[in-house]
Amino acid sequence: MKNIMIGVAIAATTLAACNNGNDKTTDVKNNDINTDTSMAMHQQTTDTTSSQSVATNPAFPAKEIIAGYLQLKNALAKDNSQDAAAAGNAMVATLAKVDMKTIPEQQMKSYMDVADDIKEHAEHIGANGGKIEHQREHFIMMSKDIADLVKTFGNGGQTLYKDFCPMANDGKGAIWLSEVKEIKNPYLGSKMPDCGTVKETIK
Ligand SMILES: [Cu+2]
Repeated sequence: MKNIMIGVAIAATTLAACNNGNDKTTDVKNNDINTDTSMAMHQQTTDTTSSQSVATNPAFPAKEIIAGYLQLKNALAKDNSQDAAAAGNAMVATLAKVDMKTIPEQQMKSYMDVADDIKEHAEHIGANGGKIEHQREHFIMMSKDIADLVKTFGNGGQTLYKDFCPMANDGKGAIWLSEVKEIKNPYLGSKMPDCGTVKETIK
């Protein structure tokens, strides 16, 4: 919880520092509305066949969010800022279409807290294609939120590795989650692709 609060404070500071992204954010949101409609329609079709399992599976919202996060992580590890932006925008769309009915009441507050933060970081990452260091700053905070999300909602049935790089975040260190055991550093990219260690395996 403390981490989240710190994250919010930092996010607020960073937000002020990147007002120039505002126009882009609006564009992104307009695009999302279009995507959302088609996705919502698509979801309705899938829901009819799988509503039973979805309703009883609290991990449902986590799975797709984690998939988006991993895509973003891999783009950053490859120093690909534009792919990272696309993955950020995709995460915003995913979060927008999460069906709140699939979230058990006792987990709703945790979900809302963490989902709002993730959405904000995803929006900034989406709006800052070409500014990879700025995207990485948001990714530091997003990774903590994703780790919290995984704690509450599980890993979506996929083994995840919690990695730590002591050099990231101006030498303060930062964590990230990965789907592979091998270290592929999203903070340092090609400068130091294998800097870091696996701290935890989440099965
Ligand atoms: Cu930003």
